[in-house]
Amino acid sequence: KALIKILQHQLDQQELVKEFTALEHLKPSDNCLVAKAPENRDKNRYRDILPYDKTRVAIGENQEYINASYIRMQVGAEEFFYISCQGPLPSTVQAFWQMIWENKSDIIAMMTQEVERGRIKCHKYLPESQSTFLTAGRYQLHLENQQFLHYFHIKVIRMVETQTGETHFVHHLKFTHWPDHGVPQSSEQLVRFIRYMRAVHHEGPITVHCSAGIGRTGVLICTDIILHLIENDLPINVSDIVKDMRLQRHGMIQTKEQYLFCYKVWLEVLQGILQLQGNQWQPESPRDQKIV
Ligand code: PTR
Ligand code: PTR
Repeated sequence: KALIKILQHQLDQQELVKEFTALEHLKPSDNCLVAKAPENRDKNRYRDILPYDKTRVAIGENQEYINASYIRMQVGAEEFFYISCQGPLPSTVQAFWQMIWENKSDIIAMMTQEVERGRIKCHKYLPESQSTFLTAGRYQLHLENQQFLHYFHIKVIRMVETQTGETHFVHHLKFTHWPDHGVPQSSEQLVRFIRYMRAVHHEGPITVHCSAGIGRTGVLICTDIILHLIENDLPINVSDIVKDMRLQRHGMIQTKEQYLFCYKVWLEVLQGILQLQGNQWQPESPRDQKIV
């Protein structure tokens, strides 16, 4: 209860804005030489959002370029492992799926819509229906299953390597209620989305993207970590989490509203636990999700 009071107080203060401003002055932790190479320039959706060389995801034997960064976060005794990337461009869809395959990532969390305010934010990179499949380089992509919940869509994608016949399954989770240029109204939907994501995750890094792969992607990763820390009764330092992410991909969490939202999630989850005091508080399993 004391912590809730402190958090409520902090959310009203300029302190958190100062904390965020300090993070904005963090120096780049590496070069982005590969991202800037002339042959790779067109593979970036935004000229100013580039992965560091040391954490970039390299593809295939020739270590090819994609605008994606590995994010490894120490969370208590565990390491949480993510790939944070931009929304695919028409010219990078093939590289995107190759990255998923090579890293054995079994979750793609998509935090943007393809089009927002009439602007293209992400190229379509999924098979459209169960009766067709999409070919991306060496891979065939089949839509196995889909469910449309109120605020997120679940698609199960079966990837087939055409030369060997090997398969790999990926859950594609698209969050549909993130308002343009803003933050979600309440934390509840995002928290449920994350609990679902954790329930279906088994192996490999969790791939997260929005349009640039820094703003909303940063919020998702940060809130995923905060939730885990709360559930395991471990200390939380939001500024340190964001700093650690930013050292691995420049600019993670883009606005002060997004930064404050991470605190809001922390506060609202604690309030939720308090309300349920006396009951057994259990993270939801996917089976609890109602299909609309
Ligand atoms: N230059 C950006 C654009 O191409 O639209 C402007 C922008 C900035 C767009 C932030 C979106 C932004 O955030 P979000 O997509 O999270 O609303
Ligand atoms: N150049 C863009 C801008 O003006 O902000 C880059 C950008 C676009 C950065 C979108 C962040 C954006 O948001 P998100 O990472 O949530 O897609």
